[in-house]
Amino acid sequence: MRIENIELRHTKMELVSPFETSLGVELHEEHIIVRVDCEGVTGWGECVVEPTPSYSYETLQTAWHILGDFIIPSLLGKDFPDLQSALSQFSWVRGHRMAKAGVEAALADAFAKSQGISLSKYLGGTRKTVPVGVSVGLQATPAELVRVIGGYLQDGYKRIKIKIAPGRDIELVKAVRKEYPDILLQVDANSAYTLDDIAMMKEMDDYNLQLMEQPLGYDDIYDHSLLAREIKTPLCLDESIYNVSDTKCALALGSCKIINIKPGRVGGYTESIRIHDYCASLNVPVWHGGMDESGVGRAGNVALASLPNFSLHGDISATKRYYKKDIMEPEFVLNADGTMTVPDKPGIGVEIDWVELEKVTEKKAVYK
Ligand code: OSB
Ligand code: MG
Repeated sequence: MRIENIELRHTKMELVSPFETSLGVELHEEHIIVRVDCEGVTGWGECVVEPTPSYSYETLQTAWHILGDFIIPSLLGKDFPDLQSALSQFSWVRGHRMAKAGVEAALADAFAKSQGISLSKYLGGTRKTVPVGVSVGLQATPAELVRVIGGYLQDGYKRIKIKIAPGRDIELVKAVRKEYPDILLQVDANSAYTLDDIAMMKEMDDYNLQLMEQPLGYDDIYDHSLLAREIKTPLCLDESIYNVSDTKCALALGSCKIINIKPGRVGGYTESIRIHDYCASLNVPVWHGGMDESGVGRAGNVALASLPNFSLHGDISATKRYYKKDIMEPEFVLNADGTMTVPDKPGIGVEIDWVELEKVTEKKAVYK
């Protein structure tokens, strides 16, 4: 496939409700939507960078720079027999995984469409539906959190993840467990704690949590291994895992028993699948994380999550949990059994809503 044009759009979409985590409060999601045109086929991908370097060191500006000045020029006008040969053009770029993942996603969509198969099939997915859950931000009070969770349970979600932060942890879990003693419940700290907080984390053991996600430093695999020895709740790493070698290191050290895979964080689908396969070889379950994507990113997430070892519920929720109006149609909905259906049309399997995409575009650049 010959790559003719690549287009970047900085998009800004209003969330239906503010999303608060230990990293701060978000009212909007700003990402970069990548479009690749090749010989009559158009591929779409979402680069999940944020305006500020908080969850990741990458930002909208660094990704725009790396894409526009290095990655896109390495691809334009060239003809590639397959995805891997296209990716090899910019494998020399170190880091900047979210930038790379956005382009890989658009290229993978284009290759899948050119073969007339779904992205799920193209990536090696085996399931028609995937189990999903919802990630619930910090709320003003424990009572409000319980109320919000009640709404999601009513919607049919079978797994709830709550965000925690210092001073807003045990009391939240206690309140949720009192009201809902049996739900699948997990917590995510986004690196807000240190080993000095071990007493709080030991207390978490009393609440039958499915897992605790990234309690310690975003780059601290070693301290997680020390924490894991002190508590019963299984640890899951998000921020600390950038690739399969981090995965090997974390599992060998005993830093976690579960991995959250986000293609943006690890540099794309190819690295995600390497991590997925390595974990599968050790019987370590993985699940698909989320970055509050639009329908472009969500479609890719659902496709990747259809691989067999994504056995735990993903942070892949219905469109209406995030946005009033999406830039793709149809919107993603939750099935009655708490799963989401994997699109089976070619590529990502959803269509652009051009009017909405134009509305949310802040800035656009076309590279030819
Ligand atoms: O830590 O998993 C996280 C969103 C943005 C950045 C980091 C995280 C999250 C979420 C939301 O938890 C997951 C979703 O998309 O539903
Ligand atoms: Mg997380």
